[in-house]
Amino acid sequence: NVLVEDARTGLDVETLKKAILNNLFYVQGKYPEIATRNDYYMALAYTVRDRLLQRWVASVKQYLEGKHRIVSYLSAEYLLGPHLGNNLVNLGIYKEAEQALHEMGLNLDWLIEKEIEPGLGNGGLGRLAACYMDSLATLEVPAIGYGIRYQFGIFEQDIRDGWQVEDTDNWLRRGNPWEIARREISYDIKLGGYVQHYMDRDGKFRTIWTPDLIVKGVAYDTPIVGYKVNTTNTLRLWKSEAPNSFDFQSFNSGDYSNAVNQKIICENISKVLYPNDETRSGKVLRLQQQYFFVSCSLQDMIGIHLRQGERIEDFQTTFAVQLNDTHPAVAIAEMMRLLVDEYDLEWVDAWRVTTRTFAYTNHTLLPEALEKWDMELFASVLPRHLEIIQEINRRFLDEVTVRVYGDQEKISSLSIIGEGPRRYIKMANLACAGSFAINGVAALHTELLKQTVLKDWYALSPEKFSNKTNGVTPRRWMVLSNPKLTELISSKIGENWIKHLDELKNLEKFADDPEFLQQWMDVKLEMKTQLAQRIVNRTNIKVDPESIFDIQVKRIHEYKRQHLNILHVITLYNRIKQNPEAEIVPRTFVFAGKAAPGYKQAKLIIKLINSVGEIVNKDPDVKGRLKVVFYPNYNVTNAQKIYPAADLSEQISTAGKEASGTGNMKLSLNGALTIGTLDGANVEIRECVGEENFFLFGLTAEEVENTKSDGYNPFHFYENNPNLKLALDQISNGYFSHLDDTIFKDLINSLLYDDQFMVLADYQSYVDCQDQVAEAFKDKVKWARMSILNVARMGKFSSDRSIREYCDEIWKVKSVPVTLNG
Ligand code: 26Y
Repeated sequence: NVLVEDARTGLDVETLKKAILNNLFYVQGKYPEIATRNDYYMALAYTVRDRLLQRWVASVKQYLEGKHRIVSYLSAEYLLGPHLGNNLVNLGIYKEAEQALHEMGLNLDWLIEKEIEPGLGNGGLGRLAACYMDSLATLEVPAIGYGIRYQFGIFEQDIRDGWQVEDTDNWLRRGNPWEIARREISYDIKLGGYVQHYMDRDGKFRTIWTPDLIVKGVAYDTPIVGYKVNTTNTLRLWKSEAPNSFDFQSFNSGDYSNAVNQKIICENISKVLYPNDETRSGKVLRLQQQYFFVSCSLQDMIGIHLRQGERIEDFQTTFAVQLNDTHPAVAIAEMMRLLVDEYDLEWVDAWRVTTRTFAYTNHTLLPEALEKWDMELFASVLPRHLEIIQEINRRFLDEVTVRVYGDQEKISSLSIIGEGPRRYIKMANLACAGSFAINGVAALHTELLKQTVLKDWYALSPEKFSNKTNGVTPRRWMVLSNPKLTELISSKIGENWIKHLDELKNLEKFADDPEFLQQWMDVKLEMKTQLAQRIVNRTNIKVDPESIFDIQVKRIHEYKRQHLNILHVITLYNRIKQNPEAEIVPRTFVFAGKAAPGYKQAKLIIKLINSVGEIVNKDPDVKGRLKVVFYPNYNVTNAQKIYPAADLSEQISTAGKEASGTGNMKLSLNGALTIGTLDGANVEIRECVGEENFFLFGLTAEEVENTKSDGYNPFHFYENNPNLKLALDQISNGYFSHLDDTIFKDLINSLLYDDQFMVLADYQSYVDCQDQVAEAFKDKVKWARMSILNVARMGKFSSDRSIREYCDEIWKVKSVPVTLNG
């Protein structure tokens, strides 16, 4: 046992002070008089890291001593958010750190704000992976998260002249104290080239894959500590590099610049996160990224398994591997390749191991979002994997043909290979064929999966399907981001709710307590005032903290219908213009979110929001009653400041399109009431909080489908609804765009003549529902009461609950408490 110095582990204020100064000196090489804000941030970060490392080492040791099944989460994205504050919360030393810094004449918030967040994800799917890592550690479940250490994460968004402008996210520019490079843990990854088959001397078929490129993946580990437990799991992200030896040939032949080129190509693989969510791009580099991280991860897991003295045939007893959507689904083919080509297993034995190892989570119903790879492109990157997939498919279809009694339509829908002018590989089908469990992310989503995209799979193996409704971690999304509300809640019901969110139920009995109601309203107002300050700093728009904070923050997407929201803004504005004395409950509309850089329509929606804002915000007739804000660069850092200030949460996607949503949960947990459609997890939120505390509008998923098959005509709604017509005409005539009647043409045409997402069909129902919201907000106490009941009933939506379900029903893993000694 190593004797660890107290200055590296102690948790009291005095020790923390000593440790910060110590790290300032020995890590940053500074003393207080010359230390910068970043020096102090680093000194504090290393102080926290020391405490994490103690728990991390203890966890690894504990895991290796016994035989425990380990969860392996494979995800191309992890949207972690800043580490410092969260680690202080989970270590239970937030107050102590605050005090220590205060005594040193420093301010913790000021250091926390110095951190550049790792934006290694696009949105919901990446953030879910981060919440799940937090819950796995908090529930003391042995787990490893595997992914890619992108050098550039999701782009930074700026708004210029109302348009989105992208800038690169150089998040590593000041170094990263939260990761440890494990140079000794690395794997070679082959790409491209060709495959040869031959029979060896013993009459065994052998395969040689001769690649045209080899890249090296190096492990970078980030410790993930659970809330007030010792368990500290690993997030292992792979960085691509050139192999140590590769450039000799080019060097020796004097081709220096070619050697440098090759090195750049290798490093390119983990260079940048693709900023599209829900739209496929079919780029070679993206396939290379997926294969790169999956192959590194599987080789790593096999190494861990074998070093435990286990047999390769028992791999599934050491690891349960979860596929976060199809992005890592090539793992199924790679597992087969490793087992058959590298470990000499027979095909059927390898397939048995593979199909007992993997489980697949689907995150989308949008058919255009399902990953497909052109077969020739796939072959050019992964020639051996194409053969393997063809063999998987051949054997699978043989079985299926009998099961479906030759039904050609079913066979081609289940086939992993799609036919057409060009053949392609359907990754969702590969994931389904190779997994023992398949799940959706909300009850409605899972039902729709079974009825639509995965219908034939459900008919084939209903026992594989289950629902696992998403959840969010209350540590980051309440304790860290909303300390005032956290303290108020704890003053009434204690702190147990932080780990057992169901205990929020105990708040219900205070919902009529006048003092508590007042405190509740005070906290909300204070958070709104703080956000108002940030808004004016960032956008120069002055907003009234007493107004309804009406908030829609999420990726910009037609199916999420930010344009429906803006049509409501225009409608209220027109009411004022038509009657300046009209009674309008003051509102602040806050929008935030990024549009994929190549998604024209989404970028146009951003421009529209800003254009409407420009007119509404400065019109004297409005008298400040309406304000429209587009808060730039929505990310985890900004989200943490926005959620606590929300009165109203906009969850207005076309029913049947949002798989779950998780922002809906975070906003509701922070006391916002929801206006929403019956989509994704909204359905379950409404069931929990009670229909009287939820503003429901719009067509149901079923009605959307029926309306479409009956021949939906959006123009009909335009012609027959004068307010809707006026709003759309104003947009197209250039009322909001300095009389430029061209910019929004594409948007308007798509609404009038196509309207895939039923914006016009839901418009009136939405506006009517918003009128009820305004009416309800007039009675502040009644609103506060609804808000309290709403929070009290949100217990289900903790990611702890989700993870418990995955552990019990899919992974069959148990918790392994970690003890610290020396
Ligand atoms: C294929 C590639 C372009 C791609 C990249 C990222 C496709 C999809 C994505 C991201 C999808 C995503 O974030 N989906 C969201 O997952 C959340 C977590 O389950 C859901 O709450 C949310 O409804 C869903 O849109």
